[in-house]
Amino acid sequence: MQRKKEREGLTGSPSSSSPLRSPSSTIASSLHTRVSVSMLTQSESSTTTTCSTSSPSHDARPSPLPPSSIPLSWPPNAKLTLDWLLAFMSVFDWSSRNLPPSDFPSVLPVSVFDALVLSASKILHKEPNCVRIDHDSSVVVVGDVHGQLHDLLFLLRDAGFPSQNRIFVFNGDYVDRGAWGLETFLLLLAWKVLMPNRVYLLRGNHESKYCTSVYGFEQEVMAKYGGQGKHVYRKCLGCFEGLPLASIIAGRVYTAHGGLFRSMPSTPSKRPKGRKGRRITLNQDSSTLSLGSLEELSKARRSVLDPPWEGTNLIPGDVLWSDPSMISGLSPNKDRGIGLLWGPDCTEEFLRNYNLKLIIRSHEGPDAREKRADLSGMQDGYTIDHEVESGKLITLFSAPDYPQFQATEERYNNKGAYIVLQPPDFDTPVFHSFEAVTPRPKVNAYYSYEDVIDSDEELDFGAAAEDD
Ligand SMILES: [Mn+2]
Repeated sequence: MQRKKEREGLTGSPSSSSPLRSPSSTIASSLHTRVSVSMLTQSESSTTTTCSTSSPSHDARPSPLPPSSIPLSWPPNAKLTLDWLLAFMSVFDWSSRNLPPSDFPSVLPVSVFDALVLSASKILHKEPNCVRIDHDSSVVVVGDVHGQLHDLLFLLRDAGFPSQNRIFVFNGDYVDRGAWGLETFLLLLAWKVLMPNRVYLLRGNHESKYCTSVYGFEQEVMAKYGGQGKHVYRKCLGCFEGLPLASIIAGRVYTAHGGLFRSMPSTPSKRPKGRKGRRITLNQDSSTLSLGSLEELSKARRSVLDPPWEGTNLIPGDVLWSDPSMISGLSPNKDRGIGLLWGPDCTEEFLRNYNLKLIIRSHEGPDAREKRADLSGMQDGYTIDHEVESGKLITLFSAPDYPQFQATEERYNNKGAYIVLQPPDFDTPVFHSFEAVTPRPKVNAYYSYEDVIDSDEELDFGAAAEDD
């Protein structure tokens, strides 16, 4: 791969040529989307349909005036309203286009950040590892977002905002790589606080100390909050620890960022004290690995800054980091250095054991899929990886034109996608593919993307262990 020699600075600012747009025009503009429904071409299945959504439309009227709701304030009595949330989204859209990152505290004061994260954390920490979603409403499932705020705003408008009749399940990886991970994560937390039983935020492998220190989020927070950055970053990490790991929708669909997980002989309720206490190291090879149960998942200890890749608490790492394979059985995920690879037989076993029809996981973008000869590319934002007797395994990726920063001239030009599941069966996914919002505001990356490998392979977890 051709790599650029020069290194970008870590503090970004919008270029003077970036278009100025009114937040009301970008958020509230009616979208004239052409939606065509056609049979899925990847699969012979007669029950799966796919929608193609046209590329986002744009209103380029310049509006350098800041929205009247700046700075954002925490509503009286902490009662969030839809109007407050719409203003929140408009302000982030506007500030991402018109202000240098270091002005962010003038948009969202630390006191408001604190109130939001505290409210969300209280809800999230109480949720079980695997949340059960049993409503008679349609469910929108979303894959990796990676700080691509404007694409997320498009997705929310395109799918329709969360409501009494529309539940959202986000499959993790809100931050890192893209330049607006903080806005993206906070916006999703705000939806969670407004509608705790309609919006579900699952954890991704990037919601961790290790990933955010390598892939940009920590630097982004420092650039945006300066002297208060350490406090803000710490609060975000604490919130990541509270995110649940998986969901089961209507008893039919299992979703998690990475996917399936191993059975652990025993799950300790307490962490071993200090590194010396870690005597039990389970280096399981393929012959001793077996598929974990939902009961084991429910008992796993998820509140860790970085899921361990060794020891006795391996289920969170598996759920967040594993990948499917076309090779049968379970095996260590050597390319990632953590998690598992699982074959179609494991997909069948898991679906059959729990009477499920679908597994929807995320975690692999176009860069990761370029290296996977056995699996399809991620050009449309989704792939169907396993089709077995009991159902299907789907990978869903919702960051179009990913990654935002790339060392090569050539881009993947991938679409992102989201899935809509409809009652009463919830097992006929409708795929909505969409293109990136263009042009993206011009900002610098918060990580040295020329030096970081494209997908999260062969990570050095030794460093992460020191402060786990
Ligand atoms: Mn991931």
